[in-house]
Amino acid sequence: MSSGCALIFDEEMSRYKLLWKDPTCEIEVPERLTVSYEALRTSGAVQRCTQVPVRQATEQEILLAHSEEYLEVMKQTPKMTEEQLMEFSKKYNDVYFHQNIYHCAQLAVGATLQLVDSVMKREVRNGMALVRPPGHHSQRSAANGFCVFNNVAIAALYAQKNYSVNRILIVDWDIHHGQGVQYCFEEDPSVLYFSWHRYEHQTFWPNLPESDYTSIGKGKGSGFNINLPWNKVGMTNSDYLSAFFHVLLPVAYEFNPELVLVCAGFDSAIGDPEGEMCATPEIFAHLTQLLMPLAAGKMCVVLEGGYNLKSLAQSVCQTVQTLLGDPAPRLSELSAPCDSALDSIANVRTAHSPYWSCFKHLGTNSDTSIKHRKLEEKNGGTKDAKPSPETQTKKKMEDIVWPEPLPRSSPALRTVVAPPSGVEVALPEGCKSLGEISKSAPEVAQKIRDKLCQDVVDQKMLQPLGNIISVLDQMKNKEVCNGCVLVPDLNVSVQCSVEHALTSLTKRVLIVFIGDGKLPVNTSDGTALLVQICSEEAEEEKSINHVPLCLRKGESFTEGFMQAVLGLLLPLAYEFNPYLVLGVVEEGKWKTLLPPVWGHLISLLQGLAQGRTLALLQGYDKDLVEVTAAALSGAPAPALGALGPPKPEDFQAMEKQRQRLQKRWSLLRCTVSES
Ligand code: Q6P
Ligand code: ZN
Repeated sequence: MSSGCALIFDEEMSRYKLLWKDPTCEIEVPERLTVSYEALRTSGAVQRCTQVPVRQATEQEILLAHSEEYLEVMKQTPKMTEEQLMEFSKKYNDVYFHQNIYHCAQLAVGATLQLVDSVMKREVRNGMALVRPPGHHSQRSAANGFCVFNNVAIAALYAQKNYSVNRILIVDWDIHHGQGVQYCFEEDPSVLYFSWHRYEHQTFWPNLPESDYTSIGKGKGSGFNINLPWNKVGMTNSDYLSAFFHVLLPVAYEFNPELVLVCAGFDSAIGDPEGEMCATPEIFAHLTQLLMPLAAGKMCVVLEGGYNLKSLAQSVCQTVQTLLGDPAPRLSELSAPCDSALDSIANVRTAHSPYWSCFKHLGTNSDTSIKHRKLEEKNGGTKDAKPSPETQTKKKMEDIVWPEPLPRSSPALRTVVAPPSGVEVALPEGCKSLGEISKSAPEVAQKIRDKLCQDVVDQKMLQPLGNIISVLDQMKNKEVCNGCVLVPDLNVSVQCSVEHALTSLTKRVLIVFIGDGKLPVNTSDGTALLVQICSEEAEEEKSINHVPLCLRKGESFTEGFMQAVLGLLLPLAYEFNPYLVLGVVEEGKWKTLLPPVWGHLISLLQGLAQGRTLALLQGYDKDLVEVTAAALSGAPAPALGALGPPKPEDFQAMEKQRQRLQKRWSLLRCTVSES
């Protein structure tokens, strides 16, 4: 099975443009495509991708989502005069036609289907199609919002028909509502559509009541349409991450898609004159990274909007480089999500509580969000501490500046594994066994060991400690990205790792500990955050940087674990923003139940600390080592199956921690805080 990334592009799709004056359409220019491709070329991404040619979609394929009458009319457009084209454009809302747009629209659909074919046939792992015209506003018999044919909707129907895909997730991160996609799948429970969009209480285009969070799908499709309206401009990285952690990801894991399609509009990024949002281009590396563990990595990203050429090009690069497996860049310090975003998030969670067990508990206790909704209407808006650009003019929006994303690179070797001496492990692509440990390692290990435990001299520990030091040194020298070390004892190993990491390479370490008992980690000075998933209730925790979560034995372990990962661990981890992640597993913990979820946990953590993860596994569990090595080297973990509800006790335990911590850790919030 290939681990490649497909790139589908043809210059031909830049060969149509607006021929007359029209202020609403003038932003949709051919350069959107050419600058995106050029930026990919300059970054080296084009050369690393598998180039797949575009093709024309057949009429039969277009008819999967459109009416015959509509197709016939579109087929007439190449013969029209400029004047006729201008007249014809007025039949639809916010679109323009050109003699070559029908040809390009055929190629845009064809390019998207080529991507679906490449991914479904496993010729590549994932990929992106750079297309024009975009698609998500287009409807069965109507062009709309620069869109002629609905590229992504056709792709979903095509995947159902040709590959019998049972469940497809469509994520629409464009800043406009893809109402065309919504209409197409409203009654279809096999396609889950998620869209966030600038809404401002229906005052923003396309001004539809059905774009609100109350449109949850129809009939059998109830619960399978998720709208997250943004009622203010100026949304930031934190707001987008909150939406992923508290809305999209829990539902997506419960849905268990076999294929992920992304309506990838980059008008949701900073600098865009349409979106007027403040999320930086780097956020798309993280949105991509967080979706990659779904559907065993089968992800097709298809360009939609994006009208600030610089922001667009940078965002496209971030997306493709992540699909290629480059470690995501660290996000600069996150602000708290704003009240308006939290209000929308609370509302959509409540609206979907009858349909998704991850939100079931909200059904009974929904008055908070309703109260705030009322409050918002009365006060004409929730408070929002951030300076918002809403008062600025569009012209100024184009002048907004932000730091250029740093060049991304991946070390020559992604992953090293240090098995116990004498043990051979089968390693995946991109993964090597740690050979010689670095020269200074034994000395450093000895020193640290002496400092930590003068009492016992255990020769057995020297080799593993040397391995830890070596892997951390290789990370520091950018020779490797991450590593996995097998150790006989956790206490000394963790102490040694944290000590060496804090002195030689980082100022903040996140420790994710799967096990019982107390790790010797100082959680009082802010340099370490310890999240512990255990099976035995520990004593009440005082430190805001030690987060124990106890999962009950028995059924629904996977559900409880993943709920903790998405709702607690990831928000904490992103807000803490570590330079190194330590993943620590106690020997024999949860036996065969652990490896599948551990693989997902490691994959999801790859967005942190530029992918610098050190896994410390106690003892030797072949399954766990293989899963860890695979996840660290960027291979998608096998799907977990559709998730049901977690045990009520597990849910309560998580809620308790969220309540305790959300004042300090704002990314844990999923409602507007009181007062
Ligand atoms: C926005 C049309 C323009 C109003 C000008 C797939 C991509 C898109 C299209 C947006 C059309 N209104 N102030 O389409 O969603 O970005
Ligand atoms: Zn858009």
